[in-house]
Amino acid sequence: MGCLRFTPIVVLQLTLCSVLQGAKWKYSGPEGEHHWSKHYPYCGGAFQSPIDIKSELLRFDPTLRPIEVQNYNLSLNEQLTLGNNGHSLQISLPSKMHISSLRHRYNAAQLHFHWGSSGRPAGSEHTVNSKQYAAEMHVVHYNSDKYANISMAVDKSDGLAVLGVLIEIGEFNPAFEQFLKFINGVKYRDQKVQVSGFNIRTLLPARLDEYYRYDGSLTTPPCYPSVLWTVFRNPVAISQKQFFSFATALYSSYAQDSATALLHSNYRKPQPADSRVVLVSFKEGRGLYGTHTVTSPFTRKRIIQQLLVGDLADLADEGLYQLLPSGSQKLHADERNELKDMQNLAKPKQQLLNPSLWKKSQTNRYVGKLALAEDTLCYGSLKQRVSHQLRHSHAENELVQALRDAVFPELNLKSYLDCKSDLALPTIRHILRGRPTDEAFELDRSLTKALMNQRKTSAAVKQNGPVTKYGGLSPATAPRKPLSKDYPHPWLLPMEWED
Ligand code: 3TV
Ligand code: ZN
Repeated sequence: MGCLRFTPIVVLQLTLCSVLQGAKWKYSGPEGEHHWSKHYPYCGGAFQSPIDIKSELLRFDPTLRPIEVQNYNLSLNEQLTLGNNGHSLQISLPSKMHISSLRHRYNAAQLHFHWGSSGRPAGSEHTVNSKQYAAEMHVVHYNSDKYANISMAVDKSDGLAVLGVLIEIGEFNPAFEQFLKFINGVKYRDQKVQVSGFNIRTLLPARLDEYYRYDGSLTTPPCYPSVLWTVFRNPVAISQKQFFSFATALYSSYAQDSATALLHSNYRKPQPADSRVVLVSFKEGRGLYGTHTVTSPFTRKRIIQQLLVGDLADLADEGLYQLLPSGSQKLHADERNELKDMQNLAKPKQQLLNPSLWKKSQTNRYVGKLALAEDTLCYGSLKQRVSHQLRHSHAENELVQALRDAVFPELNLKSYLDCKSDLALPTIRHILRGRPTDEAFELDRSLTKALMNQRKTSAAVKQNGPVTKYGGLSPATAPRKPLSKDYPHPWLLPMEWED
């Protein structure tokens, strides 16, 4: 089968091509990560992983429950397969192991590792405020309420849940020795050995209640945006010697290959966050100052409904500030009063339902179905692909503009309602433009003003030095972004920056 060049329609064909032809991929060189999307289009799409977990992306979500795992304590006589697949060191896991604290049951399938090299012990995939850890473990689970096995789940947007554990160099870790002692039996690609079961919980950090949560993808081809990521806040330690076992014992080449290639630095670089937010389960303790609190989907829905069809005076009075990325964005009292006064000049209440936008935002998820993926996650990547394609084929600007105006704001809206992104100001403007009233105009003006004020305030706070530590990280790992005067607030960016 000939492989066509990239268009949204041939995503399926390309994937099929890659599967049939077993497209090779590597971490560097001509088949390195920058080339993955040629054979694996999702790798060039949206909602990719890993990401740099930056303070400014964080939203505290008090509804996030501690992670609860079941049947992780395996007995000695349960045999696990330790294998080298040429990309990683992997251990197969029995499906009775599962996560019980998420919306669905997720059964375990395997765990594997990403690591650096002996000369550069920095190989984690997720980074925290740009800090890269020595290595990272991923415990891969699939949604067993909906899918029979991992193969059925891997390309579904609610298919996988991966637990990410950051690994630093420190004390010797006896739990890791349970499998590292067999590492020389799997030096080459496709080699496997059986190892005795042990308590897999001992590979995880002590605290399972403190974690980062976001929607992302497989970090390796085919990069499906199908992963609910949980990255634990606290790293686990392994000794330098144990780290060297990862970095020096394994090859990505087959035993029979004449040229050997050491398996190391098997991590993908952080991907754009796009307009995603990272939910955090913890707030207190090490003082995550400035972490925004996420607005509940219910509140968002209520406010946006009001924005679409409700009384804008009420919204200005009490609800508007909640629409902003929460934290310090309350409108100044005088601005709110100004707005309220204006609205008291009595305009008839807009009772008419504006069914099109709201209803579409609810039903759009069924419009953009691609064969491989089903819902909101895919809109982002669909949008990115469509715009990319249109721009590349020199399509008319108007068409791009029409797509942005007609479709993308609603995608953004849907994404926002699902707590996956902030609602960008251009989107609010788009909604308000559907209500060409004086109140709508004033509301729009006040939002812009409030955001401008917030920018000024946060720049001042930053200029006055750190108020407290970010997540207990060293100053070297604190955000290195220049002051916000160089970076407009995301809400003030033009439409093309939206998800
Ligand atoms: F499911 C996986 C992951 F989540 C797999 S196996 C399925 C791929 C066809 C994998 F190889 C991974 F690397 C990951 S990861 O995103 O956890 N790295
Ligand atoms: Zn992984």
